[in-house]
Amino acid sequence: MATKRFMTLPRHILEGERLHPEATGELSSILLQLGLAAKLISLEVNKAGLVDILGFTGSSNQSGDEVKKLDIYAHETLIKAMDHGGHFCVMASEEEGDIIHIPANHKIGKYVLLFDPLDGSSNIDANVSIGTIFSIYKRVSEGTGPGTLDDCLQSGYNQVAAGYVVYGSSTILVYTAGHGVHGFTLDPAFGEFLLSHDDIKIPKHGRIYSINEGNYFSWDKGLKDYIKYLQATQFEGKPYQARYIGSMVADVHRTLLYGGIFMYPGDKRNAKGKLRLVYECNPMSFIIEEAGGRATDGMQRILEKKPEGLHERTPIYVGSVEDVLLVEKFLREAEE
Ligand code: AHM
Ligand code: MG
Repeated sequence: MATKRFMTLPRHILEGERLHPEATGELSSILLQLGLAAKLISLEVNKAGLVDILGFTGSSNQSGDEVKKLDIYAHETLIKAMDHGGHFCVMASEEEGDIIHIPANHKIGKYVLLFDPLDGSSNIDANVSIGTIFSIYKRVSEGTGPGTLDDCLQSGYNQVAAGYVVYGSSTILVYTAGHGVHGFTLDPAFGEFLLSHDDIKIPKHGRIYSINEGNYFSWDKGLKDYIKYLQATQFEGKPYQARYIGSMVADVHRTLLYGGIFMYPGDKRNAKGKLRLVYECNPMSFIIEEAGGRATDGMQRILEKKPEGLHERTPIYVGSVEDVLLVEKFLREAEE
């Protein structure tokens, strides 16, 4: 293996491909193109604080170009970066109500791309981490024509690859193609993602729980009991810690590295919680499971749910195996 300095994202992807002689190279090319889109979005995110200087969003900047809101910029960048490679038959984005067709003049491929272009965007103005989440499937519709809604509404276990990018104190891209979870940090001077977290494994149990406790009074009894239990218990001689960034991508990234649990439950006001099955929960659950963790809606494995709509929401409990099993136990016992 190359020294770390030289283990760039493209090299890692190509070396991974060589281990699979049956691979056509298409998935590699998709991941490389996604890496490029991530760099473009990262550059723009880093300029976010300068928006008052360079021009207000929604207005024109000094060159007369319209300054786009960052989430719209990320959405359009991903479409432009991904629609012409000949790999996809259809795409869908959290920023758009319906499926996105491949333009008529471009080749149609066998893959499906689903993405949340900029998750946690309410955090932008406070300089808090935000991220991009993506998910790749093979088409299930017959033929070689345009893809369909059914191609986008597959259960998460059909994913062939998934990943996310966190635009935080540095920009990091994490992906899995079903052979381990790998993380790359963007070296801004070099302009390339370098392997920084090889074959990530989530700890079996962690000390951190992550949930919006402001919703406490709307929670079901089982969840209240679980949180009270954590607050009254110690793990390896130390109290549990609460951490909640409010950007799923950053909260799950921390959970992946340190262990513990991230939760966005259903509650009395929103029975299915807030997070979207297709764009957020499926890709993050695939990554966490691939790293040895667990992801459920409290009763059912997230990856086994069959989405009925593009923007369907689901409760989610995701993280270290033992922590997720424990919250499930509390939820079950409160039902009995
Ligand atoms: P968004 O898609 O509008 O950015 O909302 C998703 C975000 C997640 O990143 C985060 O986990 C959640 O909303 C936080 O919600 P809340 O403010 O209700 O705790
Ligand atoms: Mg989102």
